[in-house]
Amino acid sequence: MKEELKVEDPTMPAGGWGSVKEVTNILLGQHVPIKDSRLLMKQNKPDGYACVSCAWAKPANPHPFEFCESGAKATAWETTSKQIGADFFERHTVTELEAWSDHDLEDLGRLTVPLRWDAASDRYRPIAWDAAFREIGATLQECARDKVVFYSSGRASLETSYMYQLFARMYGNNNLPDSSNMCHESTSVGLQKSIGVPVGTVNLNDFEHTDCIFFFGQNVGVNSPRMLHQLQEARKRGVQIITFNPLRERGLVSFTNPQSPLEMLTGAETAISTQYHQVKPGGDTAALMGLCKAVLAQDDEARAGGAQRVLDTAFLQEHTHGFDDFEQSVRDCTWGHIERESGLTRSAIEAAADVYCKSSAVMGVYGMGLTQHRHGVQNVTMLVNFLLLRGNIGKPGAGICPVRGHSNVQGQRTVGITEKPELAPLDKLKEQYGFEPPREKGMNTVEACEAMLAGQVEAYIGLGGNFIRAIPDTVRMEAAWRQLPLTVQISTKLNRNHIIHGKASYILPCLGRIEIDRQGGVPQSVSIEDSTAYMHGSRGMAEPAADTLLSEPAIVAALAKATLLPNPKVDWDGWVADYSTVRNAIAETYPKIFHEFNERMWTPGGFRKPLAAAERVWNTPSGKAEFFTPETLQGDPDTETGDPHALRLFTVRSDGQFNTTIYSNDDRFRGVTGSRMVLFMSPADIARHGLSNGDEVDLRTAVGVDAERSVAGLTVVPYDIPDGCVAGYYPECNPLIPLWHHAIDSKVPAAKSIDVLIRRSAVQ
Ligand SMILES: Nc1nc2c(c(=O)[nH]1)N[C@H]1C(S)=C(S)[C@@H](COP(=O)(O)OP(=O)(O)OC[C@H]3O[C@@H](n4cnc5c(=O)[nH]c(N)nc54)[C@H](O)[C@@H]3O)O[C@H]1N2
Ligand SMILES: Nc1nc2c(c(=O)[nH]1)N[C@H]1C(S)=C(S)[C@@H](COP(=O)(O)OP(=O)(O)OC[C@H]3O[C@@H](n4cnc5c(=O)[nH]c(N)nc54)[C@H](O)[C@@H]3O)O[C@H]1N2
Ligand SMILES: [Mo]
Repeated sequence: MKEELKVEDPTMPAGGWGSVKEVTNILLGQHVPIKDSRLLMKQNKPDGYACVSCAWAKPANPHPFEFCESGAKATAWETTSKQIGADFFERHTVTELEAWSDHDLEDLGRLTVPLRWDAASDRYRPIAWDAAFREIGATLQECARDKVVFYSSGRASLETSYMYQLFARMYGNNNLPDSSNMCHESTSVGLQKSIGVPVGTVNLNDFEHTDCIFFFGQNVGVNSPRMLHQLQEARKRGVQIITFNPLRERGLVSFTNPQSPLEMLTGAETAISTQYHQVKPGGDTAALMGLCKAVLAQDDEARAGGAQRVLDTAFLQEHTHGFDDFEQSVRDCTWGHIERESGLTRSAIEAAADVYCKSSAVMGVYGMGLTQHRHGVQNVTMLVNFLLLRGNIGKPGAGICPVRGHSNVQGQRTVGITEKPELAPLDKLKEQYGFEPPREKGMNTVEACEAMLAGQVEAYIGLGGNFIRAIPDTVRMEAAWRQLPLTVQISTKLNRNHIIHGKASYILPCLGRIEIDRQGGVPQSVSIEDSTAYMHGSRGMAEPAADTLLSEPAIVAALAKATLLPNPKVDWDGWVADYSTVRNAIAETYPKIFHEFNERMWTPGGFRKPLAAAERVWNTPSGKAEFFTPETLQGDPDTETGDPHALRLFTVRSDGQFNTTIYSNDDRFRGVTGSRMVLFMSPADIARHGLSNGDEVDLRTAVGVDAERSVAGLTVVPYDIPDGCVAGYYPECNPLIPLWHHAIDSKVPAAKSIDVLIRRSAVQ
């Protein structure tokens, strides 16, 4: 049955009864057994399992219900009692499944048996585990070592990730792209340059000491709802929250705590943002320049009047480098330029700066709104510049807080998933395992895609994820993907990436983190790192979906054994039999971070990895925190067409999805139900383009002569969004984003701004 698009005024606060209804719907829809729905009580608890949804911090003293709508949905999606076995694939050819939607594919439920695509019948057919490993291993042995890609999605545990990077390196390359290449790689590059650590400095405790939060381009109500608790508590203490986001996002406007009976009864809402600035997409560097300019002006005034300086001059002197050049660039920059590029008025920016100057401990929180731009890295370094002005890094209540996506995406980097050889402890691995690790740089996500387009990839191994749907340039990439000689997917659910497949294709179904992972009858535990650099243990609690499933560590070990020559120093079988021995190996490789790993992982609230910048120790070339002068204030300079009809598109997530996993077509926060093929547009732009509410339109990418890129059949929805820009959903709009349109330096696809042309769809 085709659903009808419905658009309502999105007036519900985030959380509240809507949230409870959503959770109930998904528990029922996925036929989650009652006993498994009780699992939610164990989510993010010191003796429970780490939620498989987002990476937000897990407190030492958790709420009785330390879960949220998103986490409950992710749990229901994994513990669903729906399943697909070999009989399903007997009934459907793969070509036929191409017509299925992303939602319908995953909604089939859990994959239960290993499968191999059979070209003659165009069907996935069951294959014995041993045979699958043997065949894949034999093929990998024949491949050129630098032409195999080992992708991972940021959900896999520290244990699996460590084993996986070792497998890739022993195989002979550093081709270890992961989902963070599409996500916070701009953070890893930017923060490393600026403050000498690749991750945020803020922890949960800082939320209790902050007096002001600057919030850029992160949709907390949808993508990290547990953080609403910290924000709500902060608001109750009078903390100012200053938001920069082109869309008025419900979760950033107000929140009713679904876990507070009183609030639920009374409908009491907490207003989250005290100021809301609808910056132009890509306009954050300009907005931050404006903020810095207003801070300097206040400092000038204080100095002239003999009052206390506004700048933290002692901090600037002792702890920073490059301030003078930066200051000059701010003074040289005109308000006219700042207003034009940011889309904000001088007085609005000054009002925000005023709060900053009056606050003694400020945090900068951000998400994809900063990182997924051509100048994504610059956006991050600009936010650091702003914080440094008043010494807002490395003191209680202050610091930088990138909100990571996947539950262990930060941890994967910590245990060696990286294409950059200088970031991996190669000498240590050599000593520990007696092999010669490859020293050449490997491919990141964009580079892997470029190599696929050039016919330079012979095999792709995917540890989770739905790569073909997550990357940009869908149409070109799908064509290239079908030419890959071998694709292997370690997955829990059927997705587009299995349907669009290589010439030989395997699906290896695995256990999820919520499931009890027994090895030799003994339940194993795993670990993850959250967004604030704390490591946590996680015990699976639900019975496995099927006894035919293998765990991720077991699959990685079996692939490695089938591919590599035996190495007496790597006991793959021993590791699989007892994951604590993997943790011992991790601790040996990274003793400073993971000493006594097996004991410390159960510390309530986790244990933190050492973070020099949080202690005001700066591991940068100058030994100080670096100011970086922005090269330009233009958001995405090389895509600006100058075409007066062009609109700037940015892609966002809805309440009804986890990345490419589409739970439902509903986005209750934005009041849209029944369809994801919508285009949010300002009423003025709708009129300017001669359109009306509800019209169907097609978009075409306005830049790039290398290919025609378009998406047809989007319905116009009027929305509170700045003129000149439009928003659509990811992944539906990914065909519009050229592969080359990625962040400078970090190569994160610039999914948050691309110029497009609009026209009314032809009448059918
Ligand atoms: N429920 C749920 N939770 C998730 C996910 C999910 O899909 N569903 N995904 C997970 C993953 S992997 C990630 S990376 C995170 C992503 O979480 P977020 O970082 O919140 O990612 P998005 O929803 O893509 O967009 C973030 C916000 O940026 C705003 N924005 C767009 N362009 C700009 C800009 O130029 N400037 C500013 N200031 N703002 C802008 C958008 O309006 C949107 O509100 O969430 C994680 N958690
Ligand atoms: N236009 C646009 N594109 C984007 C973004 C954007 O904002 N805009 N965001 C980007 C970002 S931040 C990210 S992180 C990517 C992510 O994009 P995806 O690759 O879609 O991310 P996942 O959620 O990892 O992938 C979902 C699949 O993982 C598998 N899976 C689920 N659980 C498990 C498990 O426990 N183990 C294993 N092995 N597999 C499992 C299931 O089969 C499921 O189909 O998309 C990026 N693409
Ligand atoms: Mo992400």
